[in-house]
Amino acid sequence: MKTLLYLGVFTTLMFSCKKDSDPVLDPDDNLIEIAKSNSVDGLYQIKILSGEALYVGYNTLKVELKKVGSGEVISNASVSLVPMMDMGTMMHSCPIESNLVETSENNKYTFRPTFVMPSTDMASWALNFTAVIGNESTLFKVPIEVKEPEEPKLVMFEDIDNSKKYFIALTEPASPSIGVNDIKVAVYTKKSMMEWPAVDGLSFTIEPWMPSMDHGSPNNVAPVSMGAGLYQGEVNFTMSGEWEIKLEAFENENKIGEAMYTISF
Ligand SMILES: [Cu+2]
Repeated sequence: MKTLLYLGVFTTLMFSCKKDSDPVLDPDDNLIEIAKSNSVDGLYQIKILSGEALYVGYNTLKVELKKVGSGEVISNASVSLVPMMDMGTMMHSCPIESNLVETSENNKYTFRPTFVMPSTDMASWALNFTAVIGNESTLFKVPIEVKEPEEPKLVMFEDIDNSKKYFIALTEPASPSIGVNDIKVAVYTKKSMMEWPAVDGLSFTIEPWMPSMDHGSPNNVAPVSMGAGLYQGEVNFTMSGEWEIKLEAFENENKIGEAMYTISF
């Protein structure tokens, strides 16, 4: 009880130190409000939340629906998402994990898109949601901003043999620490502007390296295919600092490319 109270005071202090321009945190689970928008028919409001500002790579979004006016929370809708980038001369989508119609959990709908490019003056992202509420279908078109993260989280390479583009998004470790961490990547390919299917059944090798001290680490486990384009393994950081992680990707024993990420903590 006491701990809770202290936590409460601490959180309040944190809030009161924040500038007006700082993002608004959702009191439920410390999510940032990314965007809020009314449906095309004006009857519903959508709120998009995430743990941090949206970036090029794998993102987790939580979505809330409310009725305009009454404020009634809509928790029994079926919601689907198509992200779209408008580049002026062309439009394209991006990968989404599982790309299913989502139902709510704790009144929130979860989506995991992997944005492949940042927003620029010439190119803008929008999240197009379709919510089926009762037997009515409602559309939302929500403009969003996608930033390039300081340390890239998405690597693209092209396999020359089958001229296929691969997108390898680092999803974990999100909060790295000394010792063995889970490492997860999500792998997609591009079939067309609108089709970005998950790629299963690749194999990887893993090599972490600390460039400043010229050493690696023992006891790493290369990520293995878990389905839905996800691969999970283990990376061992023997000390804090800047680490490079090299993942070589193989299809049927043939190397198709490699992804390199930098993680600092
Ligand atoms: Cu684009």
